[in-house]
Amino acid sequence: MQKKRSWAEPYKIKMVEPVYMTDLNYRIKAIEEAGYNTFLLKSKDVYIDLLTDSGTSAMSDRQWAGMMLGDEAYAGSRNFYNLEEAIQKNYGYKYIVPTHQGRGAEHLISQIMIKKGDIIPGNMYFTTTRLHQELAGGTFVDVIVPEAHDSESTYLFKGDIDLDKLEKVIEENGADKIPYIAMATTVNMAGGQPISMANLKALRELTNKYGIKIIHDMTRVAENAFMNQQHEEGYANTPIAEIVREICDLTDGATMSAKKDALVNIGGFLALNDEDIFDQARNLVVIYEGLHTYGGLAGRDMEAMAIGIKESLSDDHMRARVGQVQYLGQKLIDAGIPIVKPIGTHGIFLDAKKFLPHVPQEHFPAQTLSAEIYLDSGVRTMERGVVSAGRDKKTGEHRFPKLELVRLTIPRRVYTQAHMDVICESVCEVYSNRENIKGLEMIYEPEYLRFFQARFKKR
Ligand code: P61
Repeated sequence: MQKKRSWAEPYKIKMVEPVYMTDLNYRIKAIEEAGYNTFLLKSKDVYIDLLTDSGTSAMSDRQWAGMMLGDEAYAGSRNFYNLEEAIQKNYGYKYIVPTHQGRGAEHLISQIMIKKGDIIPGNMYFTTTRLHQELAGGTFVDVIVPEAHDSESTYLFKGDIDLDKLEKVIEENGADKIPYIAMATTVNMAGGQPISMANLKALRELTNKYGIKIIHDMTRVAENAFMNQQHEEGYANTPIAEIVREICDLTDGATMSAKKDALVNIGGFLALNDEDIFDQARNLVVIYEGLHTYGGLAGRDMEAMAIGIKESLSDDHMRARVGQVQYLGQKLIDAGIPIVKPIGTHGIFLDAKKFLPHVPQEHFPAQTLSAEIYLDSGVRTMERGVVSAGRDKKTGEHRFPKLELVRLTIPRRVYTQAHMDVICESVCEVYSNRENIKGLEMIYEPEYLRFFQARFKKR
């Protein structure tokens, strides 16, 4: 490997897409019409879009060329077999069922494996994952290490599982009540934090002892592997592709939203090693997604995914991808902005409780901050706090998470270093005016995943 200096991108730009600049009066109207919810803004009203890294990556010329090779046969598309081969070769899982995106795979695995009254321990919840577990009759139990809930803790592997806590949950409920452990690489809601190989190996040993499966949310597995390579003893010289394979080999199956790591605008899959579960999934997918050789996707989408999987495992790609996120994070830290530390891999998470200490959590500080950043500059971010956490299934009360965050999510291969500078300038501007910012009141609340469509008004 050549000695490298900065994280500069291993590509050059061939095509550009204009973005829109707006003035303050325009944005005041736009955010009011959107009910102070950045999910309800129109994309044309956004300057730099940091809502999500999901489906927002720039595809490569190879992927676009692959799109032209779409085989749109209803059954047995050649692109399906290319995708199957890419997954088997790079991730090592035996069987795959394509789905339209990650939650399609979560739906299938939850319906097949979870029975009413089951417990699913995992390293912090994810919104769609937990909801599918609950809809199948299960209850999610958080067994992530306590450091993950502390935005100031600089522990490097905040995605680790607290194995003592997990063993207690197994002993208390009985292994037969636990269909699988939900293990994510990286942990989105904790700030894009990785799990260590050491912890994963110990988890495998513990689950083997009790005969419990591990289902891997591998949405950002290559980013996790990059952090293992950078920070974990024994991995400095191991290519990301090999670390990814080792992670997958320690698990029994996986759900994937290919809209992140795998660099496509749409797509996902369920991957399994157990033939019986695969048989059930292959049967179920035809009800909800489509035939088992397309799962809701066009042939061209599967081809782009097969190529994107390979590109995502390149060390040079990952170094630039995470390098850009870390560049922005470090700039914000240097400016004294409270963010989740250490800096994660797919975005920067502002600590809204520290940013707006005078706004109580029931006035939605992260939702408020996200709206204020949009007002300042047209930069769109996402609330990851009490609104996202939703209501307790039993009591109906708000869940008040320890982490009340605003996510500045960086799409892959899309924005430049100058964009990162502008984002930092805008956050600093809002920070300097923070004392004048008041909270919000929720005036419309949908039943499921309320953060997508809830509406607010100013207090
Ligand atoms: C995101 F506000 N993530 O981060 P699907 N697992 C993991 C994900 O990050 C993930 C899915 C499963 C999104 C999109 C999104 O509350 C929200 O392909 C670790 O989106 O179905 C998705 O994959 C689900 C945004 C999802 C949200 C749910 O922006």
